[in-house]
Amino acid sequence: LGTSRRVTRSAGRVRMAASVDELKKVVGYKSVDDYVTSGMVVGLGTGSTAYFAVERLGEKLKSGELKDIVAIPTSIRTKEQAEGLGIPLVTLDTHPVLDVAIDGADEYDDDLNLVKGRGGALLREKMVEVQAKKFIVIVDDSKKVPGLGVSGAMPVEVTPFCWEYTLNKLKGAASVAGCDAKLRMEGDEPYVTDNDNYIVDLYFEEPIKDANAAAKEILEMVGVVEHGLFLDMTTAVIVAGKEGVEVIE
Ligand code: ABF
Repeated sequence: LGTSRRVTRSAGRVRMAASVDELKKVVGYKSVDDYVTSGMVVGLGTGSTAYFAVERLGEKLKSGELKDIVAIPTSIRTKEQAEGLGIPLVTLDTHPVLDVAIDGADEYDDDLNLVKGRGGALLREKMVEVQAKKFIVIVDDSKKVPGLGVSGAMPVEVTPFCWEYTLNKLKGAASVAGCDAKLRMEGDEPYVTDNDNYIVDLYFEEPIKDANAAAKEILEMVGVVEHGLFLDMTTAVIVAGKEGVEVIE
């Protein structure tokens, strides 16, 4: 599948000595410049890369270059950033179909499947992004993986009620056999999501063998709210590296 993708390369504004933050800014700005036009309903992602897309959208609304935009944030953090920039916000309740959603990711593979949620916002991200006609993923090239699950945690949002029971069920799931599972902590307390849930992080020694099977088995567990496998959702990945910017569709 990976070989049939269209890849557009441009040197963009990336300098050879660009820092990771500069790369994030380049893709964040490019996503808004290339995919957002006046009148759209826009999904706003969460994280240090999505931050720059939100910043650019605010800037273009302020200058009048974009008009009549409404946006749906995927976290309380992003909501606060957007409000600070004067971006008009709505919800899925009134705007269940989005023209475009823009967000970062923790991992992407050759098929543009993703691991997301290390930032803790996976549930709202998935709810919003699955409703977008176009889902644009913005990353620096450190996020490319040979197989999902290899670079760090695959997060699963779970109910606080009997979280240990759910953690053990996750550990025992056939599709993720051999994984380690840890409750995400913040200091001495469990990390709490925007939805008042907990996160169990799954760790793998090898890439997840069958991500579709894992996605299905995990989601079917009572006690699981959502997981960080975002499969068959991506329209394009905009990736910045020291050599320039690539758009993979
Ligand atoms: C969100 O932010 C996530 O789903 C992912 O966990 C994270 C990526 O963050 P960053 O852009 O800061 O690396 O989009």
